[in-house]
Amino acid sequence: MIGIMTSRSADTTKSPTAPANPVSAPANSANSAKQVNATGNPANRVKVVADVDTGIDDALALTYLAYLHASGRIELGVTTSAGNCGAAQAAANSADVLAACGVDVPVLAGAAQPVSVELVTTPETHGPTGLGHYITSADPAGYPPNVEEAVASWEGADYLLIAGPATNLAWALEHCPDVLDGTEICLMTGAFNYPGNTTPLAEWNAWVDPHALGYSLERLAQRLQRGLAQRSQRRQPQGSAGLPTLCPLNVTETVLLYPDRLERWLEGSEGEEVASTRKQLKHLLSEALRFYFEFHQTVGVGYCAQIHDLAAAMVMLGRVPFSVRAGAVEVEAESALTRGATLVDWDGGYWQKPANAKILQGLDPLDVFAEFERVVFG
Ligand SMILES: [Ca+2]
Repeated sequence: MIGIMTSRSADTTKSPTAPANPVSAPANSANSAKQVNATGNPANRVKVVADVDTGIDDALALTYLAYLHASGRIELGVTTSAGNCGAAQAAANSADVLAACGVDVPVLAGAAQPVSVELVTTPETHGPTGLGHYITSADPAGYPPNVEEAVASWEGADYLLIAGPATNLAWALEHCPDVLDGTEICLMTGAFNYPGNTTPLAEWNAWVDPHALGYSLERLAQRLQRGLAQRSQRRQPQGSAGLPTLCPLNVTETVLLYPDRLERWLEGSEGEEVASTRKQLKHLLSEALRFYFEFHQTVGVGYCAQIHDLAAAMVMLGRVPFSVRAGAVEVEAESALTRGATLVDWDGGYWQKPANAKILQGLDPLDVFAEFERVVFG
């Protein structure tokens, strides 16, 4: 576990002890347009889209979001990118996860290929079809990749979680950027001053489609600058409002799930009212995570699993305490050696560029698991 760190820039830091909670925050907060009616009125629910490459840790993020959806706290939509597996397979996997959670949520497959490089998937990390030893029942053929349709479904989203490569996000920013108006964007991506999990410098999502990530950060910064200019605030943004949040490997890999905690989850789901759905979820999580434990053991982490995307979902919604720091981020896309490397200039001292992202600095993994258990098993 790592300690909670605080930013040197007060306006880029959320209190590590007082998490924002957009699901129940008062309407007079700075982000009032995105607050939800805590009564769960469907018309006022926070619309959340998860763009995932499901993926075992994506499956846990989807489980968490599905239960928030089931309780009426959010309105969930799911789109998929190609990364851990193909986009159609990721959609089928997502559909199985959502069915196991007992929710009816639309799933649309996005772009089938990265922007400029060949797609590489990672069956060694996530199993032959993406959910470890679990055999997906949904048919990927039922989810033909269609990035235009997938991105159109983002319209009106209050929050967009990019938990895979940024391919769909880049497409949206190139072809229909207005679809992102009013949307807060959070990406699980990058490794900052820290070894990658794919190359010595690169985190997986950044490595799979580095062009998409670099382009997305550049375009999002331009949109923010234009927005400021339109409001006659012709200056560099001093705060971090509107910047995307990046949840990097250096923080997310501290969220380690061990078998004893999984066992408690599975035992706790026995004999409950919705037994058949719970059994389905138990089977899926058990089979998927057993593979993930085995994989992490083979790479020297131990018989446990890093649950990256779940933490990112909670950070996005402000459901756990965390801290961020703004910085100027660049992504290496052209070099074969350093492809997918993410670099940050915290204070503009190197590049003299304004911040284009808020980067997660710290959270307590125990908060992540407590929140998951509260929502899913509470
Ligand atoms: Ca993912």
